[in-house]
Parts: sequence; C-alpha cells; structure tokens
Amino acid sequence: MFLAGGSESSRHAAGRLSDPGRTDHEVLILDPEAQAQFAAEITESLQRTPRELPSKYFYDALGTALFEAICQLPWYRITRSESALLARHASDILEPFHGPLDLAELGCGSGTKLFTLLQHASARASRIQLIDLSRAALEMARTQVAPLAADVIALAGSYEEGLSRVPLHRNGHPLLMLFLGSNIGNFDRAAALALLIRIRDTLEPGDALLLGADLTKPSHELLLAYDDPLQVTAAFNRNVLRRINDELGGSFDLDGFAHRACWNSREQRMEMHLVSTRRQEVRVAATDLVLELEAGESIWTESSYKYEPGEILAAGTAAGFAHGDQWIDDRARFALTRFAV
Ligand code: AVJ
Repeated sequence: MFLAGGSESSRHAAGRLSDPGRTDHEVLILDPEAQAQFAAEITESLQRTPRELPSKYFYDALGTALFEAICQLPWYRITRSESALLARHASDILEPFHGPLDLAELGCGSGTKLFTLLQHASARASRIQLIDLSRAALEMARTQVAPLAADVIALAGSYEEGLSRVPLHRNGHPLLMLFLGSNIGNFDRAAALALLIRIRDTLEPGDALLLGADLTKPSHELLLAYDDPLQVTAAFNRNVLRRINDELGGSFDLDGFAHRACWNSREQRMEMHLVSTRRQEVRVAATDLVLELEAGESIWTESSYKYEPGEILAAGTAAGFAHGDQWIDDRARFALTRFAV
C-alpha cells in the first residue's frame, strides 16, 4: 500500500496513510502509475479506427462535478429513478442479510445511493469499501457514508484493481456488492458478462450483487438524456479534451469539437462522440502524439448499453449467480437486480 502522485491524488491523499492498521480515514491509491497509464491508453485509442477515448477518463474533479450536474438534469433520469427504487425497496433489498453486513461499491461516485439504501433500511454496515477512479468522488463518498458504517475503506482505482482488493479487506461478514448507476452500460455485452463473472469470482456463498442497469426506451428520450438542452452533457464530453490538455500537454481546441449523441439501434446503445468541426492538427506533448483530424471526423468517447430486464437476469445466470430478484421502474425504465451467490 502506498501513495503516489497523479494530479488529483497528490492534492487529496498525501500524508493520510500512516498506520496501515487504521482503515477509517485513508484513501488507498491502487495504481500509482495511473498518469502513465492514462497517457498510454489515450495515445493508443486515439490512433484506432475509428478514433476513441476510454470513457473512464471523464472523471477528473471537474468531470465528476459535471456528471453530478447531469444527474440532476430533468432529462437524465437514471440517478433519480435508481435512488427512488433504492429508497422504496431498501428493506427488501437487504432482506437476505441478517446481522452484520459488509458492503462494497464499484464506482461509488459521491456515495449518495449507498447512503440512501442504508438510511431507508435503517441499516448500518460493519465495513464499507468504496472503489472509484475519481479521488474527488471518493472524498465525497467517504464523508457521506461515514455515519453509516463502523469503518470505511476508500480504494482509488479501476474496477479490476478494486475487485482484486475487496476480498483482502473483508470484515468476515456477508458482503453485498453494489454496481449501480448503469455503469455496466459502458461495457459492450461481452465485456459486461466478463465483468459479472469477475465480480462473481470475488464473492462467496451468502454474498450478493446489486446491479443497477438502464433499460431500453424510446430513442427520443435517450437523445434528450445524452444531448440535454442545457448542454451539460456536451461540457462533460468535451471536458475529457480539457483534461488531456491540462494533464498531458494536449493542444485540443475545445471549440473545434462538437458534442454528438446517437442511438445505435443494432447494438442497443447510446453513443457519444466528439466531432471535429474542421480539419485540424492536435498534439499531445506527454506522448509526442500528433493527430491529423479531418472535418467531420469523430472521436468516440462513450457507449451506454441499454438492457431488457430478462437479458440482465440471463447475464447474471450466465455469470454463475444463483438467481436474481428485480425491482423495476416502469416509467423511467430502469432495473435494480439483486443476484444471490
Ligand atoms: C455513469 C456511465 C452510467 O452512461 O449514462 C451520463 C455517464 N454519459 N451522460 C451513462 C453519462 C453521459 C453514465 N454512466
């Protein structure tokens, strides 16, 4: 366990990890090479055909704040719908767990949903493990859930890095893993199944996974959710270019890229792109990358796959979970599924 720089981490986490026996006020940085990884990954993905940027890099401090704003937009219903389901069915969701409970959340964001679940079930956790790439999000989440657990461990890293750590930090109780917010939607269907299998493999009999996934719905609703009239989503999308400029010495001209959201009906996914509005050259100093972009050429920044309820249950079964219980918001079309191990 160690701390390392990264533009965000050095500011927030330096000096906090002194006594490894104490686990309630620390952020464990799981990948000290995060910055080198960021540079290497974007360099590779920007040179693919079509060009891409991994969506996980949206979430620096500003990206996290913009995402939090998206969650409050009337056109983006995922967060409100899921929170309402968590509040309404909190006791049912936690019903299989009697006695002390461990919780772990992959991609916890600000921690509000975990707080909602525990509060509405009048439950307290023995230990909560929070996993998120964003140090800014982890700080918020830690503060938010601290009153509801005996101790909280914040793990700054990817899902994979977090999953490899969770078993090591268990407190000896049944564990409920949360993977909410339709974060699974960022993975294509094969990768989503692989991730479910990976989650299943880190869990033990008596544990469970609570998965939140957005459902298919009319495309005009999705287009408003991902291309909102206030242009917050456009700012969120473009922010990844600003981040590359700031952290890796990029020369992206933000005005030279238009936000585009589209529904891919064949793949049943929303896509976000940044479309170059003119022929332009972009450099990234950290990796000596030089990009020649044509007018109209796009950088694919995110996929948000949408599901049918039965498809979610089938994926869980295929991943080796015992059975699934679902709570569905029929109006916003969102599903919470609890898979038993
Ligand atoms: C946090 C990945 C679930 O895909 O809906 C919001 C991110 N992108 N608006 C999603 C997002 C555009 C969000 N996830």
